[in-house]
Amino acid sequence: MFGDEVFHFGDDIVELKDSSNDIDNPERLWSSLREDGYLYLRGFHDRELAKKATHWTLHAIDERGGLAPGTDASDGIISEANHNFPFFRVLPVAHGKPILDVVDSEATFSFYQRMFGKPVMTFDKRWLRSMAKGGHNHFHYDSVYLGRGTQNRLSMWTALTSTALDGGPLVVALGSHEHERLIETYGATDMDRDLTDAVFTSDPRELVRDFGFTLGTAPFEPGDAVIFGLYTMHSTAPNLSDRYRISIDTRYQPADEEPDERFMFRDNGRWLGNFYNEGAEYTPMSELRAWWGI
Ligand SMILES: O=C(O)CCC(=O)C(=O)O
Ligand SMILES: [Fe+2]
Repeated sequence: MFGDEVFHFGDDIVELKDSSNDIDNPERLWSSLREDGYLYLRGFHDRELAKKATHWTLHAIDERGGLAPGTDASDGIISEANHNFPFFRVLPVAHGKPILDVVDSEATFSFYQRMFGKPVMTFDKRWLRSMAKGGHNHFHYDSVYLGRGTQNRLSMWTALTSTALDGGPLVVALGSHEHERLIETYGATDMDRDLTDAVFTSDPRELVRDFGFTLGTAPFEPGDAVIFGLYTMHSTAPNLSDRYRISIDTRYQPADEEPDERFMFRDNGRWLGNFYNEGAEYTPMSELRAWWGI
């Protein structure tokens, strides 16, 4: 399922454990998070609201010519040009009501408020992604991209389209949240401060072979969510289907703790984001890894 590298579900890649039965028990959820490095919450968001958000995003893709001609927009069939549509900075889309009705919902905020035991906030940047065929991410800790301010922060990856195993699901490297050496070296980098490559590896096999991690994933339905901290390595598998894989990742933390200012609006109505050092050269990960000896 990773292109060249074939993993078999239930064998060398396992199904994430669904914690949705514990939804009203923050203590149990925290204990799963500490132990497993993630929370998989099936049906976390209202399914109908999630589908509205999908529809909204597909409409935006359609307006930009991204859908195959003559097909029904709701099928999300990718046009020949096969463009990814990250809507991060396209606020009319990424901050549209149907999107915020999911990730900023009363239910979502009250969930995090229960988890943190106090009022919470989310970043202005919301990572709404539409992956075309072949599109995927690479393994990383979120700390490297968004680790400034409090460490008391959770990332949530939400599936908006129905995402089969070959449709580009989130993949978690199980055990990576307990790898001390990785956390104190790679995990301690800040890509924009240190001018370092942010992706740890694109090779899932080495994570299994050399680090002893097991990969975990699941087929996702609209509104299913996976939650993890700053030091859980994850990626997405390639979307091998003909349909867009749409997902959104958002961050939540206590409102009275320091956010990562890079993702909050500034006076110009934009956020700084990553890669703001124009023309900078980033130290290659291979060089960093040689120094760290990992
Ligand atoms: O959706 C993706 O491709 C990557 C998601 C991710 O890295 C995240 O949710 O933090
Ligand atoms: Fe991430």
